[in-house]
Amino acid sequence: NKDSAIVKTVNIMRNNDLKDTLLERRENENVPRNINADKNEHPDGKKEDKQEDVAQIGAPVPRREGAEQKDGPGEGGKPVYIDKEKLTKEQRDDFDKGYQDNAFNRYASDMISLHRSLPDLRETECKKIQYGNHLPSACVIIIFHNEAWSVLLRTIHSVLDRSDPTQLKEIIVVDDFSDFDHLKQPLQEYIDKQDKVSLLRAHERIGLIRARLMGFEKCTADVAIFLDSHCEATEGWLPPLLSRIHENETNVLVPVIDVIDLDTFGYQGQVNTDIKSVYVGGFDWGLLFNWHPIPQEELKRIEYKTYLPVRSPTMAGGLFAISSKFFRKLGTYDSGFDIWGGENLELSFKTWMCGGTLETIPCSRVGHVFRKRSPYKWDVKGGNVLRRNLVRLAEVWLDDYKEYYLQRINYDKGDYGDVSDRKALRESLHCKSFQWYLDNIFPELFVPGEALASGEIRNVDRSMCIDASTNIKDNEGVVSVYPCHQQGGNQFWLLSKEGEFRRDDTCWDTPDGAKVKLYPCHSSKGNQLFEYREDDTIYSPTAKKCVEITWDAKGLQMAPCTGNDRQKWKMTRKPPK
Ligand code: LR7
Ligand code: MN
Repeated sequence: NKDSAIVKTVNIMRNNDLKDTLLERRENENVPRNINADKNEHPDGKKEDKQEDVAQIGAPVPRREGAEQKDGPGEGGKPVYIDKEKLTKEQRDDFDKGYQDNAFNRYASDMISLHRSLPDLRETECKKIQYGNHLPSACVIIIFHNEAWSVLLRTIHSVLDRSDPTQLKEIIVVDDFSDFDHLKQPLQEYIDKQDKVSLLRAHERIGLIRARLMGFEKCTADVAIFLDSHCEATEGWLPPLLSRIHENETNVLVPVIDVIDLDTFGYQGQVNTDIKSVYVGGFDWGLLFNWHPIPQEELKRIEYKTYLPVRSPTMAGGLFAISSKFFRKLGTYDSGFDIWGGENLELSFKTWMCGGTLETIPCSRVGHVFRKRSPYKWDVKGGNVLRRNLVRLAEVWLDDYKEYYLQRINYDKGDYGDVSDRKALRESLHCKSFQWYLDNIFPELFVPGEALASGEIRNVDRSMCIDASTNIKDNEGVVSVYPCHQQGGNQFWLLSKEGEFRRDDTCWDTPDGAKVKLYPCHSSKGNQLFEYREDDTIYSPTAKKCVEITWDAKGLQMAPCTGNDRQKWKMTRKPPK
């Protein structure tokens, strides 16, 4: 039906956006990130005529501090469009630098009040709930590395402006060794003037995981709430989180995370009168987080009530509330995790497996600026940071299921340090098995099981391997070839018993019988059905064609089967057990 198709599309878009970012990150982890002006989608004047009711600015002077202005730029969460043509040379340079430094439109953010108004997108039922006067107290921990001034301060003010002072004990801001000048003395002075806000500094780059732990050590409230440094909390965000912890200390909560547009700072949430607009967290076997709609079973459990807490297998990681005591009991985070990634799944698995519950709270909504690339340096100490974190995660929490992750990195675990403490922690907490977690908390997850073949798919003629494009949007999801790198990743494929070439929920598909593209798996064969034949050709019974590397060895195409070497592919076959 139409509704579910729309939801599916939105979900895929969201997942793909995130996957793009993450894939790009993983591929380029040690490559310095220079902005590519062509790739960057700057807003331009053309958008203006399509938009009504949005702030339109000619040659603005970015403001540093926002006084309230009801119709000012970005008020009500409206997007700010900037006509770059109308900017002076200096302004234009500043505009570009904003993107370069932050991977979002800092220039637009600078024009918006630090106290701007936001839409209240809560379902009407949410506004009727009485949360009582005896809620636990909270500290809000906001960590940052090289955050933009207006973006960081708007995060802080959105919390101060929209939290009941009896519930908000303090805001602890942690600087993870930033080098932007405005984050030095100017930030200290600004924060000194704010009630309830304090600033901690790391004296070397410690990464977001240890930065959160540094803030948490100073938290004396009942509940710790973590936020990224580019968020905006909306009306009523706090009580539903606190009250759920008040009911049960082992509840870990995530607000609905709305999108703040990286180009315009428009607040893009939708009213969730329809439960299908709420997403919960999942993950794939590359151990990357993804979103998916609420499963049918869960919808039934909550009787389709759009304002009730929804169970979520995982959390995105940046925005959540947890009882301080429970967080400590769970052994907080693995402090061996560096810079970015994996801690979200660690805490999610641990919560479920060790006696807690992880939920999304539809009545609590916080915006977050989702970016397409990571603007800061990752390779502070060298090595593959994310992989190291994920190997630690797999070794401690995945039991035999770690195999599926290890396949994906071609068993190249690298030096991941010592995890014996973390294993001992799991023992001492008597946590349940990963099998239990999959069966009971995330039964929807595709588990590879017995694949017919897996690993890289290498052309016998050229030493090129079939590779998922990292930039799905630019290439419209076309599967192509790259030199074989033997690191799994985008060159890891599974041939399922059903005859799909897939990775997680993404399948090869040949909609036009000419190209191989990536689509969500639909398990109804057709364009997603392929045969890996005895003679090493890959055949589509629907298109009646074979997968072939192009003459110039730069691409992949479907062509009439000839059996020549450009149509022969080596992939490790598994003998059926
Ligand atoms: O070395 C670092 N030190 C830091 O202090 C690197 C980052 N940081 C800060 C950074 O300034 C930011 O405030 O850490 C925060 C998160 O970094 P982002 O914004 O680059 O991460 P992200 O939003 O792309 O990634 C998501 O996954 C991460 C995995 O480690 C973290 O858990 C992020 O908090 C998390 N963000 C969210 O959950 C928001 C929703 C996005 C999604 C999905
Ligand atoms: Mn973030």
